[in-house]
Amino acid sequence: MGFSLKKLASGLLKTKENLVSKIKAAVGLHKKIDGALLDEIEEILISSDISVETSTAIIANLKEKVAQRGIDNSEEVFQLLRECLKDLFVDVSAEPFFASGKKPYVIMIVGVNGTGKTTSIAKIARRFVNDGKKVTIAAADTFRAAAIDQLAIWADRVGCHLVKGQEGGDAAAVAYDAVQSAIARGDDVVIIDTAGRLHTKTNLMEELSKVKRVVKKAMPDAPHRTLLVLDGTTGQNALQQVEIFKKMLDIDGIVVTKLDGTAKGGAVFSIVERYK
Ligand SMILES: Nc1nc2c(ncn2[C@@H]2O[C@H](COP(=O)(O)OP(=O)(O)O)[C@@H](O)[C@H]2O)c(=O)[nH]1
Ligand SMILES: [Mg+2]
Repeated sequence: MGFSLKKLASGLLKTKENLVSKIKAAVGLHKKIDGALLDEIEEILISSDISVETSTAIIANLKEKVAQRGIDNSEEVFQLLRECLKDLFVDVSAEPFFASGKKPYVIMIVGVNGTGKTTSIAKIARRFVNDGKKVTIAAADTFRAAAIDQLAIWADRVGCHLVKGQEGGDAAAVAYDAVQSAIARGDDVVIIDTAGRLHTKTNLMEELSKVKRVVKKAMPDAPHRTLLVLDGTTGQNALQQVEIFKKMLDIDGIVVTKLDGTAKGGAVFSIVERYK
């Protein structure tokens, strides 16, 4: 399970269609690739929620390619832009998501409420189960009974073991129990769901740090991965969430959700450019 550019491209279909149709309109008005066309394209990139910083970098790269290849026909801008967007991913690590040397491999999932943590856990768990791995899920979002129930339904559907506590119970204790129980059962993977109430920011970060600390008591090098889940439709707001979480926790992976429903998924490019 590595990084998949193909998967990302299919998720970004609406964003792409929106970009392409706007750029087509601009190309229709400019026969040559000139400053005016490039300015228009930059605006179009920004309007699909790619940050100003990233859009400027893309346009600079585009200009360089235009100069190097001596191209001036505006129709060629699509191919060049495609290359420029791909260039953003060149240094992105494709290291495997799962290291088989750790048993269990412990993944902690964090992120703001509603971004898609629980749904992503179900998707990740299903991939591991399909791969023949045994999975334990920890319902460490103990704030609402409904969150625990939602995860229980997914665990049942996907076919993995669930460790849960009481509503309002200690999240760290649930995570600890899950890792202990996975060790005892010989499970391959533990995925820890967590709460995401950002309006109590300090408390949330304290709770998440505590979950990490306590998990280490059950398995010293765990969690092996901490994934931040971002809602791809929230644009630049998603970038702010990266900053907030990164300050308090070691984040070593990002999951971007809901790209299927948006034409403004450009924030993905900004996230990749800044954090690869
Ligand atoms: N269209 C779409 N909806 C999603 C995706 N991921 C999550 N959702 C929906 O977003 C809502 C919140 O998801 P949930 O997993 O409960 O978020 P959590 O609060 O972070 O655990 C639910 O209605 C999900 O069905 C996705 O990739 N695409
Ligand atoms: Mg949830």
